[in-house]
Amino acid sequence: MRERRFGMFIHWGLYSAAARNEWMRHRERTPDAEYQQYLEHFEPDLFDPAAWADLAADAGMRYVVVTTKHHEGFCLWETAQDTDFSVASTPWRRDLIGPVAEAFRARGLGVGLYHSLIDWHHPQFPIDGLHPLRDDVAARAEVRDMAVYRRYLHAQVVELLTGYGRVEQLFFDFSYPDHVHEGTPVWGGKGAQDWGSEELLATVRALQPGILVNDRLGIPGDYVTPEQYQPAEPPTVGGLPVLWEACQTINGSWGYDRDNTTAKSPDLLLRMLVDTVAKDGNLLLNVGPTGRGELDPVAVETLGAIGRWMRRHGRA
Ligand code: FUL
Repeated sequence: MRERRFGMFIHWGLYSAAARNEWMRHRERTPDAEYQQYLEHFEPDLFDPAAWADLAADAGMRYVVVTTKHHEGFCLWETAQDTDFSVASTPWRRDLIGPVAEAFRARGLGVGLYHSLIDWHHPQFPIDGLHPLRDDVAARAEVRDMAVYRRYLHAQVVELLTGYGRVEQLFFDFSYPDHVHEGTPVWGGKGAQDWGSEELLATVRALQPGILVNDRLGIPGDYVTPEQYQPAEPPTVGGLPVLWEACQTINGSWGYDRDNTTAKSPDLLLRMLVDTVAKDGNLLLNVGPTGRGELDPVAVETLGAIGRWMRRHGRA
């Protein structure tokens, strides 16, 4: 992982079509019926993974981590599990993960996957404090069966790790307050026990020997993932150095946010890259394609400028 150093994070999902951040469903408490329209109209006609991969390679990036499912629950591949919330139910109707993996590999980049443990759509995922329906008392009192969701989660991870060749990194995510620093968290749930983390991790390692898994399963992982800040010192776990990856955005939003004009300059991002590498870490810099599959011009310009700097100063 260290030799990869600089990667492209891709946050893409139905929220990209809403064009105002991947948490919009939670923030705006969007009812299911209203959110459904993003599924019914999801048709990324401008999807061109080769262009994404070219941009990443030209910027000096050596790997990609792409969202397979974010908290909203939408699956970007045609999962065999029982759900009405995958790319198969959209007008597009076909896999998006395979083409991304192939395009990046074709340019010699490594492939990593992001997968959310949280699922705001699955009928058995508990309605917690951050669920879009959090103020609906009746809904929160509903009895849901975590074991059913856990089976779905595990089966989907098996699909992802058997369907797309070598996966170098797996970025599990749940984002409840505390978890990043405390290691165990949660939301009234039992964290690792709810996800079946030990078993899940064993399955992951059996399917993809050599894979590196991040630290968000509620049990120790292989690397840590501070997000949206640069650690003052190289991170440690138990006092020992640890593999780490700084996760950064260009404008503060992971999902495409059309009206956000607060992009960091290429100069600042390059300083972050240098800072990260000097601390023996990786920088995973995010882009959020639009609902139609295009990268926004600011991301294209920013990565272009980073690439020019790389070529000017590269010694490889
Ligand atoms: C967080 C998530 O809640 C964000 O939406 C994003 O995916 C980031 C990388 O991880 O915890």
